[in-house]
Amino acid sequence: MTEALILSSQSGAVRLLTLNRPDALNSFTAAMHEQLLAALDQAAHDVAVRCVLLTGSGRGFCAGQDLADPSVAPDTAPGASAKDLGLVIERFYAPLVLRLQRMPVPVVAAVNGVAAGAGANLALNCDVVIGARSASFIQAFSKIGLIPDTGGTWLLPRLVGRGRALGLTLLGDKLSAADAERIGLIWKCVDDAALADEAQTLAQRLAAMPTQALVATRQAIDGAQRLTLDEALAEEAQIQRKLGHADDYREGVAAFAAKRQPRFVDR
Ligand code: T3D
Repeated sequence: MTEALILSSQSGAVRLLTLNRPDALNSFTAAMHEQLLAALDQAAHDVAVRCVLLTGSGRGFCAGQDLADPSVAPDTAPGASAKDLGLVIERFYAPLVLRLQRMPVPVVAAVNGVAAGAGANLALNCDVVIGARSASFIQAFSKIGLIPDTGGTWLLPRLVGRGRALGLTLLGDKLSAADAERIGLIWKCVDDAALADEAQTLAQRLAAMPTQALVATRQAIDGAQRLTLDEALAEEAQIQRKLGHADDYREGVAAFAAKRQPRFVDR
């Protein structure tokens, strides 16, 4: 039987996905990549899912690439040929980033422990990131002679600006969840004992909201980074035109007028 490297469960409209290689701090093997991508695809195509919540089992969130994996770890024997890490990025990390960034529902990361290398950027690709107070974020790449991948070069300057992005990535120091919140790298740091409940409550809240508007908000904010103000205003008009025809908009306004809770159904 295939080992379950991603645990999947459903609570209401929230799909909880748990990275499950705790002995290696949930670092990525090819098999874990394949299972995570399959689980995200499944959630994306299941209309019963209105929010995905991603976390790690054990004491870590994700320590990035499994450096003991012989398919990527360098052979230190003299004359040994180098592994093509570009292929690893193209085959696994790039599709994972695109899958996350293009999910048709919001994605929340509950960072329960250390998030290093690709593991840190896996979390940062999620829409809302909550970290346990004991969790940390490490752009570990420079320490092993690599650049930030998993979308790090694109994400970090957008999240915290060039200066902090370079400080974090050149030095590769451990950043506590509290400091990550302080500099705007993540949404919120909470006490360890509160993480699971707070993340689940937040995910349930997002699941009850108008999904299309949430996803369009993500796309508009990311897309606006490469637009002029005039172009961004035109894009806002375009998206708002589309959402204005959606049932969820009518429902939101009707619920407001009737002073009742809305029931959003579009996805
Ligand atoms: O394909 C490519 O390579 C290109 C793509 C690269 C993407 C990347 O993610 S590159 C960055 C890879 N990750 C790292 O460099 C982080 C390596 N890990 C660490 O620096 C530390 O483990 C942590 C700071 C994350 C945590 O430290 P600590 O002291 O809390 O735990 P530990 O004792 O180091 O680790 C616990 C166990 O997990 C340990 O195993 P053991 O001794 O108990 O059997 C350790 O070897 C294992 N582990 C941790 N990280 C990895 C790992 N095993 C394999 N790969 C890992 N990345």
